[in-house]
Amino acid sequence: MSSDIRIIEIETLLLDLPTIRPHALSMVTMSGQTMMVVRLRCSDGITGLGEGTTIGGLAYGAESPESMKLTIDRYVSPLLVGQDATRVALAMDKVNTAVKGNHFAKCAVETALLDAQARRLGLPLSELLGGRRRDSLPVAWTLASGDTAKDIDEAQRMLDTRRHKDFKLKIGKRPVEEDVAHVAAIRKALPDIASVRVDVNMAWREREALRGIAALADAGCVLVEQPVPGVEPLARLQSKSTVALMADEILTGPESALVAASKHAGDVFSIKIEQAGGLFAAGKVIAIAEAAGIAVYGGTMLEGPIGTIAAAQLFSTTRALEWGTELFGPLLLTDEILTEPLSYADFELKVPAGPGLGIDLDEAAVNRFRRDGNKAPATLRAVR
Ligand code: MUC
Ligand code: MG
Repeated sequence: MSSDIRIIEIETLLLDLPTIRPHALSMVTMSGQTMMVVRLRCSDGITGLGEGTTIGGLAYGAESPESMKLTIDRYVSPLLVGQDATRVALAMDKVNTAVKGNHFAKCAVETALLDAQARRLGLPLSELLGGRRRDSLPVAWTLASGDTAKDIDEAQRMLDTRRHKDFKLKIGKRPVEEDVAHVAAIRKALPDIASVRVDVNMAWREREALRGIAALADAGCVLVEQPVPGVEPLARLQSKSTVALMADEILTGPESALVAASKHAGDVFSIKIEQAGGLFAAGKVIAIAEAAGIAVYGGTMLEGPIGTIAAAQLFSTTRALEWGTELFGPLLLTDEILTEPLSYADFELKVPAGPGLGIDLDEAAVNRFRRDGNKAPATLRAVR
């Protein structure tokens, strides 16, 4: 059924927030996060929210928050303004025909369209994505302070407060032996209820990865994420590894997921809605993983609350999530930007029950963190 409800405006804004501590990955250390927020206004008075976020400006991928804003303002918005707001897939077909790549920007727009449509229908977004199977999701925390003792204290606090019990350690910056010693010390210091996983963010070469993965397995690490770049090297490591390997960066949408699945590059796929190109595309990556007998994990691009809840709405629909999720992005930020904070308790994140994403922005917070044009963006102040 078509409608006369039109998209009337797509507003994009950049919000710069500090992080609670430096977040050290193999390629960059973050001290802040920039969210590119989309507010898509429709002629029936409904506004949908979307978010595009990445890690350390251009350190993680080819899109920055600034480029996402430009892509939407200059290329996507003129295509969509005046279109039927209720035909989300059709609107995104139009965008995909005219705009190549730019998965993160497209994800933000598609999320806003879906949020608006689900609000209009009075349903949580999960109901447009296949139907909810669970109301809360297990959430891992990333230990990335860059210091072993600090990481142990942080993990202990998370366990004591029952916020997280699964820990992902960011490694790959230091020599393999040093990284393994860091992981082993953390594993040893934590109780059995905790699990320890690592993300190498492609920093290793295949030969050092072989050595590193075997040593990590001995140290009690249960999951190694993207140790090397490329499908073939990951598939080769996979066949020799006793510990589960997870694919992340190689999964840039359904087509790449099909290639990775056909070569069995990874026992687990980290599903990221932005990297996949949106919620619909991420759903297809999940379907490919399931068809190939590969486990599904709820990944993050360290999104703020809008992107985090968009992903949570999708992950609430998946059949199995045996490795849980890492939807902790909002907890890495110093300040709240929602009218009602998200609920993280008993090691899980509650998926909101209200219509659409089920969240609303606090306008005062938006105005406080909105980039004013003079301030240096927080992500660009990242130190190496
Ligand atoms: C990544 O590569 O998975 C996820 C958690 C985190 O700390 O960084 C991200 C990116
Ligand atoms: Mg990763």
